Parts: sequence; C-alpha cells; structure tokens
Amino acid sequence: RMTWHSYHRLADIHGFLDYLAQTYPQLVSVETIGNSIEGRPLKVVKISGQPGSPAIWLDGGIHAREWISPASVTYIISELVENRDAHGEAVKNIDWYILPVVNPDGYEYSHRSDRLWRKNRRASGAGRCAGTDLNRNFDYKWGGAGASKEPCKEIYAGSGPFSEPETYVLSNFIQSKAGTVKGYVSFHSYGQYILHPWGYARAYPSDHADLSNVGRKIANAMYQAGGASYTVGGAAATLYPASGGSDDWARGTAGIKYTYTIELRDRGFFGFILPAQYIIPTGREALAAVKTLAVAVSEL
Ligand code: 0X9
Ligand code: ZN
Repeated sequence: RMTWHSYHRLADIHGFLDYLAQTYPQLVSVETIGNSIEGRPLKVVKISGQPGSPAIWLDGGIHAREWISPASVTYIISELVENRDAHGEAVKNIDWYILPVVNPDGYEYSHRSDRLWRKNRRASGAGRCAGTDLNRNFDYKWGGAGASKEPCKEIYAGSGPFSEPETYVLSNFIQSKAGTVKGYVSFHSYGQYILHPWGYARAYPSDHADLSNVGRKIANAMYQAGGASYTVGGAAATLYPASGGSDDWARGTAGIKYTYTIELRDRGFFGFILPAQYIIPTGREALAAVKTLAVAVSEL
C-alpha cells in the first residue's frame, strides 16, 4: 500500500502504478519502456487527457539518493488520478507521461547498501568504479563543462552519449511522441530551485523571458501550496554549469519549450536525508508546480 508517511522501495512504487492502471483502466495505463542496466523495468504511467491534448513529461529519481523526488512524483500521480476533480480543468487537458524512478538500480542500492549513492549501477570492471551519472549522459553538449570522463567521479558522463539504457530508453520514448510533448520537468533534490536551460553554460535560449515568467509562476504556486521558497533561474547561472543533463536534452535535442529541473526541499539542513514528514508538503509543492505548467502549456 502506498502512503506518504515514509519512503518506499521500488517494488511498492511499481505496485502502486500497476494498481492505478487496474483500478482506473480508462484513465491510467502503465508501459515498461525498457530496462535498467541491472534489468529492472522502467515503468511509465500515462494519465490520459481529453482527445488531442498536448503532453507533459515528468520524471524523478535520476539520482539515486534524492528520495524526495520519487516520493513527490508518486504524490503527483496519486492526486492526478485519485483526487482528479480537485485540481481544475487544465490538468484534464494534458496527456501526462510520468517515470517516477529513472534510476531504479541506484535507488534500490541507496536503500540496501549506500544511502548517498548518486549514479546508476553500471559495472566498470574489476576493482574499478561503478556507475554513470545519468544527468551527464544525455547527448546535448555531452562531455562539456561540469562532467567527467573519469569513472570514479560522481559526475562521470559515461563512455559516450546515451551509453546507459536508462537515458537511451527515456529519450527514445519521448522522441516517439514527436511534437506532442510541450512540457518537461525533472525532479531532483536538494536546494529549492526552479532551473531552466541552459545547464551546460551560462547562456539562455532566445525565449528566456517565457521560461523565466512561467518559472516565477511556478515558484509562486509552490510557495502558496507548501510554504517553501524556490529560486528561479538558468541552471548553469544559478547553480553551476553541468553538461549532458536531461533538461538540456529535452530543450536542445527534443525541442520541448517549457523544460525545467526542479530541485525540491530542503536548502541543506537535512539535504538528501530529508525526513519523511516532509514528503506531503514537498509533494504539494511539486503538484502545484506541474498544475501551473499545465496551464502554461494549454495556452501555447
Ligand atoms: O547536478 C545535477 O545534475 C543537478 N543537481 S543535483 O544536486 N540534483 O545533482 C542539477 C542539474 C541542472 N541541469 C543542468 N545542469 N543541465
Ligand atoms: Zn539530482
């Protein structure tokens, strides 16, 4: 059974998705779009809008130790399905595609063995370091600033762009939806930031003003919903330059206009080890963010 009073293992999260698809077959479907490097399924839930709706992609758990991300994304899924009428019309006019755990091997490893594990679990040969940073493995500006070619580093970019099944499968799935995906949010922690492209360098797309305006609307909605303050800005300029991120790929390669990385709570007091009592307020903030994005996408 799913609750938001504790952090759940992968099997519970996947069981929740399958339960929703069984219980609401007209609204919810679950598709295994591929498998992780250790063979775990990558399960995407689709929550269907009215026919002809634009799509928004949400993901969580690119980084294993950021447990508040899958927890908040599953909270969003629960509200969009089981409390659907409470959230207005805009969310019903979107096809939502949601992958709550992009890095299932790392997520399980962070529960079983190493709470602060970040990367996936690609093996790297005898006595060598395991894992690729999935948020350095996307093709756009791959291997540039803020990424490493050294497998022992936490920001190891992998042997080439999309060398990891998790990023390859995610990118192919979104590309298969061609021009229908108009919004992309990747949930991470921590720091309370709403980051928009670019991440590879302190530069901005030409529609920077649109990204910034919607980003500020998202921050206001998050504050109203949960009470935490989120800082809005370009990813490289606000945080640090880091290339090969999923957000830069979503914008630069896939052409998705409203692309954000949201760093959820907190600002560093607990950091990655955020106590479970913060799941509900943070989940409310994450839900408010995607509702605001749904309105912006509907107005395109
Ligand atoms: O470094 C990252 O991948 C993200 N921060 S985290 O602490 N969750 O690891 C920020 C990514 C922002 N986007 C890009 N730099 N493209
Ligand atoms: Zn992260």
